[in-house]
Amino acid sequence: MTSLTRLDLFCRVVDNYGDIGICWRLARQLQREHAIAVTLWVDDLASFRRICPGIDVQADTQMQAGVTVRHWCSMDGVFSVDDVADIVIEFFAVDIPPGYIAAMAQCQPRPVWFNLEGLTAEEWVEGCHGLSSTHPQLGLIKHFFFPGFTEKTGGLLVEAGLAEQRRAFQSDAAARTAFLAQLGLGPEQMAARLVSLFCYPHAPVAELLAAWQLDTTPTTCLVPEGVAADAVQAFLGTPAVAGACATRGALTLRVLPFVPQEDYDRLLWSCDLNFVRGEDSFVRAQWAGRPFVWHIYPQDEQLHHKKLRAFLQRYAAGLPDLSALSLQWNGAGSSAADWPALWAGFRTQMPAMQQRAEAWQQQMLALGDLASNLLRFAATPR
Ligand code: TRH
Repeated sequence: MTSLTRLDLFCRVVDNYGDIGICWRLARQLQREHAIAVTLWVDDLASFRRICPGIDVQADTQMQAGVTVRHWCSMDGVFSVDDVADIVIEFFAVDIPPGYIAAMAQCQPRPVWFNLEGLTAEEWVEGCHGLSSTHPQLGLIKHFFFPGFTEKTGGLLVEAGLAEQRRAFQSDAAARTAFLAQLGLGPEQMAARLVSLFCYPHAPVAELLAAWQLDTTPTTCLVPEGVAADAVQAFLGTPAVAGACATRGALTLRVLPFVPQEDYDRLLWSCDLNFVRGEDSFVRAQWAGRPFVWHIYPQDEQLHHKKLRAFLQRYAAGLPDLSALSLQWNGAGSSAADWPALWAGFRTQMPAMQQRAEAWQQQMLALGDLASNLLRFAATPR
């Protein structure tokens, strides 16, 4: 598609796993589907190892799934034009080493330089996607690339064939059983309404667990180790370590190990409902084709509530119970929460949410995938 064959992607782990989660996904896809030679520069190999257990945290340079991974430990360093890739991506506006930028300015032709931004459903993104700014001293041009939910954005990260893989898995009961058994679930737990729970510590987890406890239908809730640890421990009455499990009323709560990224997809595909957070698990829940509730990454001045509402406006029009529970889950509800009532409304609307999930997926797939959209943009003469 393009003579642009080398790409450097710079990632700083601010906190959690979303930064490296997104970069790792993008890097692998560019390599696998577009034969781009990708170098992923990342400052925190320990976080990386949690989602990709093959990572050697001691190595300065290593190959993982066809991607060169380089430990990015300092902003110093002298770089030559040979070090510079054809496409350079800084993720979430990280500052890349000044020496690298100086070398970029020496290249002929100059590399295509992107700032890959965070995902939001707000409308202003359409006006900013693809805009550029010029480096004041070096004249290098940087393009702002926004993921998003409309055709005037870069779309969402999605690998070729993901929807087919997901459908094949979901229609193969034996594959689901084998996957869940490997996580320690017995037949009874698998037969219950299965929910995965991934959220930030401030979510009202205890209230939700209490509502499930009182439900007439059994629920099995799977929570990765380290997530909502206080509420989980309080429910279990024992430390919230992987393998811990307890049943109270209609709810069985099981702590899972933090699984590799590919298995996290299978977990989402296996569940009837997924609670997700941040950016990457939020997008993967959309590709899972199942109802989901988003816990958005908190920002100053409640900016995240605006972003949440913007998404709900696009996704949940006609699904008031999804909106109501999502707002309360994120502390953006208008009144004191009655969790059993919120849950009762939500569960009756789950069949409609299921239909919405499939329709939304078709709508999002029509935007093309972010990696291809980015390469097309890079290859467009300007
Ligand atoms: O970890 P996060 O909270 O990351 C966040 C967001 O990306 C946020 O936008 C960003 O600004 C902040 O970090 C700094 O949530 P997120 O984005 O869902 O990323 C989690 C990653 O972890 C995702 O790639 C899925 C992966 N994962 C696993 O691989 N295994 C697991 O067991 C779980 C629960 C998650």
